[in-house]
Amino acid sequence: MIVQRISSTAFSEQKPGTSGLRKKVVVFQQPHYLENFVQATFNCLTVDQKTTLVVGGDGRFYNDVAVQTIIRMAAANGFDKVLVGQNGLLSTPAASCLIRQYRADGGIILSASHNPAGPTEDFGIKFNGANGGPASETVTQSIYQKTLDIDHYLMVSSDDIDLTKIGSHGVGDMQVDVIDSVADYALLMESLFDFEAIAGLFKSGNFSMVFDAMHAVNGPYAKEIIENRLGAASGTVINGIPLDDFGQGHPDPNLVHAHELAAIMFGENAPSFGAASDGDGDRNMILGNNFYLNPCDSLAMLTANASLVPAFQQGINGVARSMPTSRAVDAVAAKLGIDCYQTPTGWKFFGNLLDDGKISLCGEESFGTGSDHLREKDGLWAVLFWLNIIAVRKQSIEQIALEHWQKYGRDYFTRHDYEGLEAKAAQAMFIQLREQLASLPGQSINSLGVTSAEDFAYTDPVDNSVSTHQGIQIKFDNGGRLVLRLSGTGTQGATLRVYLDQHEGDPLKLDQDPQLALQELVKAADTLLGLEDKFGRSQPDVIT
Ligand code: VG1
Ligand code: CO
Repeated sequence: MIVQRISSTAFSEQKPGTSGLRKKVVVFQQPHYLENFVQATFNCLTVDQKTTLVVGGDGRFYNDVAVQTIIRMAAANGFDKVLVGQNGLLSTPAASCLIRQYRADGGIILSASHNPAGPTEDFGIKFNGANGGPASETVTQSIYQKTLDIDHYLMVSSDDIDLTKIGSHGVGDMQVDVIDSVADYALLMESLFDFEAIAGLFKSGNFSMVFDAMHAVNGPYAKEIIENRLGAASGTVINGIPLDDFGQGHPDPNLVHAHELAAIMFGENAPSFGAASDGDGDRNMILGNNFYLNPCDSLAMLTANASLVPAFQQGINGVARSMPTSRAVDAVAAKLGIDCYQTPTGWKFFGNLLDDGKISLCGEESFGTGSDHLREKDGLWAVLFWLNIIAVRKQSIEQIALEHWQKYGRDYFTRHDYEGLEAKAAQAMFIQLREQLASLPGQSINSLGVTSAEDFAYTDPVDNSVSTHQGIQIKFDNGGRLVLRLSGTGTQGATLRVYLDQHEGDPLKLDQDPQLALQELVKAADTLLGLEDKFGRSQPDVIT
């Protein structure tokens, strides 16, 4: 095996964000750009950690090129074996599943998640460790440090391997196994849920479903599991063939971007159940017949009903939610007598809690839900969890939600996103807000009194690492809460996320439109931020 040492110059801006390094495709296409990041990642591993590597991605434009490059670099860096999904495809949860299943040292996932794909759109790369989860903050920091002083990378020269067929190949001294992207993941799902009961639901004739894979990676997974194994009618999965530009769509499962599914579920003769997942298959949106289930509520309801599915028959250890996620799950945890953790945004913060057995379930308001079955959020898993609950309770999602709210009250939640803000001005606004924080408690914004205001910092209860500046959290005397963050996944300008939530305990006020229920908070946020004056924005670009 001849290893080439290729000289390169460091790029100054390869700092990973909330979930890996995401940039425009053209940025990744610059000579040495991808290679530098991959080499920096490999440089963080010891010799013992270079045995088996899992590689795959969401199939977006440049996925195929990147997979071949990573294979050549893995061979040159001394790996024994690479496992790669057929056609280079692996959903993010499937990659996590494979790393754990095959006791690999880690994996490289190629994805920019829900961001649009194509030659002028986004690409992304991230490293997951041996637990199957996103690299911790500490590892992420050291990868970034290594990107800053890299001056060469290692590569073998070899032909592209044929990813279309399952089989084994040699690249240099390394073995490359092209494996079925779906099989291991599907087996794991079968071990967690009562497939017979769910199949019975589809057979009953009173239940129908649409799953929108949004032309992204989850199509083959959903078809195999929902149609082939569970017996749902053929055609239940729509937009099920992964395309490298996601059909020019925006595979973000919310009511704005999953408009085709929304039209079906809010139309006449809507199916009983609707779901969608994102570009890399880790997010989920759950809908009923003319009914939208907020992801914060979904986490709370899955927790409350967990003992109904085989995976959690013995109960659950604890739960966690990201800080901006509504407090609906906190009430369930209190009732169950289990711990509830509040982490910064991003799945990497759940890793230690899951590994340490402190939590069994976790989730984020951004349509992410998951458990200790792997170390990523998992879109299809959440859908199967809901199907299993429905099969046992024999009720619609709406009925289950209404009963839940009657019991626990309802935490109204909304997120308002302002996209493409001028980055420097957005950062300046946060600096100014932080300076204001100490003086806010005791003051009123419009009619709402501020009871606390903080710049959220998190100390990991397992390794004691500290993450600061994880979002501004302001609480009001009406029980409402306002959270402000800048997105760490965008590739253009800054995206401001404004999160609002408020608990409602009055049984007569449980079926309001969240935008109306939260209007006082929305107005307070407007007054505090002055976005109209600062950025000329009077309305958010996306409301979830
Ligand atoms: C967003 C979400 C966050 C999620 C992250 C990755 O981050 O808010 O909850 O973990 O995306 O999701 P940000 O920094 O843009 O708010 V995804 O499905 O990569 O994959
Ligand atoms: Co995603």
